[in-house]
Amino acid sequence: MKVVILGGDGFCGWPTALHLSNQGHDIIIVDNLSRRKIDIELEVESLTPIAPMGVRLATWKEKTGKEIRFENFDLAENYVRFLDLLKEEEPDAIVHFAEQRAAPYSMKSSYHKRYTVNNNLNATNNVLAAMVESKQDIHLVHLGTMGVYGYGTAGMKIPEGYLPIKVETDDGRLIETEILYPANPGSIYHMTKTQDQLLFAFYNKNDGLRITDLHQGIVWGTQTPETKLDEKLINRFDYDGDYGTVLNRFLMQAAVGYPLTVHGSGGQTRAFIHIQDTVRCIELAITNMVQNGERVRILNQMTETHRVSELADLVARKMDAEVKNVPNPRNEADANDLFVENRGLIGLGLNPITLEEGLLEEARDIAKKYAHRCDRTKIPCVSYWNETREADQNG
Ligand code: NAD
Ligand code: USQ
Repeated sequence: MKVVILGGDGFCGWPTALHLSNQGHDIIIVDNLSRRKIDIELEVESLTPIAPMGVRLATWKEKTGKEIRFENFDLAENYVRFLDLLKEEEPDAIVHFAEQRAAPYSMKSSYHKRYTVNNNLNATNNVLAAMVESKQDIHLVHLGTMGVYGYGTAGMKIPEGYLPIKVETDDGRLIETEILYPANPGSIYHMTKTQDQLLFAFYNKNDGLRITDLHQGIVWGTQTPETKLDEKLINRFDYDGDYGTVLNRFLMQAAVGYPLTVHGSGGQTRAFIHIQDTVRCIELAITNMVQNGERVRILNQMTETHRVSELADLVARKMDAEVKNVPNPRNEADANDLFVENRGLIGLGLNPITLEEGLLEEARDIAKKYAHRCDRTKIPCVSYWNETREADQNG
């Protein structure tokens, strides 16, 4: 299959590009390297030493004999360039990772809110409009988030995208139907993902586009078999207060002897998936295509749920670290339960890696090995959701 990977230089996109290339697919990456530029803005670097794109691609060719092509442009701005790429290449599938993905970064200031909305919504709309204008029959696989649902229900499992409802009509009949699960975003970033869902529903209804939306949980881990082939292929590992996600941060904090930063009581429960399962899920999604005439297929891409405080205790126990509860910079529930339906991807053949299995390898091969590259001043989360949260922090 020919597959265009949008955002293929990023944390999820790079290992996906290598995995699909290794499976024999013809891969073209589109990325404007904005994530590397944001590192310059934030004065921070990936804990792992990521190579420049040219070195990454040359190393992949040297190690495997396989070629991955790369186009450097902005999907939110360069519509015609993307349209021409689709017309020339006639891909079978597009995998869309190319969005600003950090909730704290999206809440830093009005500039960051506006950048995140402009970037994410224009990129997604440009992809969809170009699919229509190119007149190609392409399957789009998008990386969405579990955060579109909010993180709780009235006791049932969060379904895969659609909520069955019963409505009583004026004349007393009971109509049964399905609607998109009500959106309940917790940050400007998560809000852009809820808007993406509406764009997908519209283009699917109006133009018959074939779309899979993967509602992914928090990705942990760093390496896949392909990124382990050479240190120049290593994946990025974000640990700073804006881009570092909770479990990877705890592992790095334990490795450098920094007390694990649990926000509030740590009662927040979230969904998780290992990076190796992420790439496998993408493979399952592109090889099990949505058929013409099907509605948008939504799958919950997560394998386990954990409470933040329990994760901190687990890492502290295994790595002999200290836990510290800090005021929460985010406007979020202090505690929630989370039950999630995930039979879609399991049914397609996903065999998950559990946290118990992968944690120690991650601690040894990444967090401890590269601990010397950590800048401790970049660990605290200093993006506040609102003035009250900022005052709580400082008072
Ligand atoms: P990332 O920031 O590491 O990668 C995103 C890539 O897209 C970067 O390389 C960036 O340069 C590129 N990009 C962004 N805007 C672009 C544009 N306008 N034009 C061209 N390229 C652009 O993020 P990630 O962690 O790899 O996440 C990828 C996707 O998966 C995101 O959409 C995110 O919402 C979703 N996701 C991530 C996680 C996670 O834990 N990392 C969890 C759930 C969902
Ligand atoms: N948290 C801490 N301490 C920390 C960092 C975070 O207690 O040092 C808490 C947060 O307050 C939050 C939870 O951990 O309650 C998760 O935070 P996170 O930064 O790990 O994850 P989040 O902001 O939700 O975003 C990440 C990705 C995003 C993706 C999302 C999936 O960055 O792209 O969409 O996970 S989900 O959480 O399922 O919505």
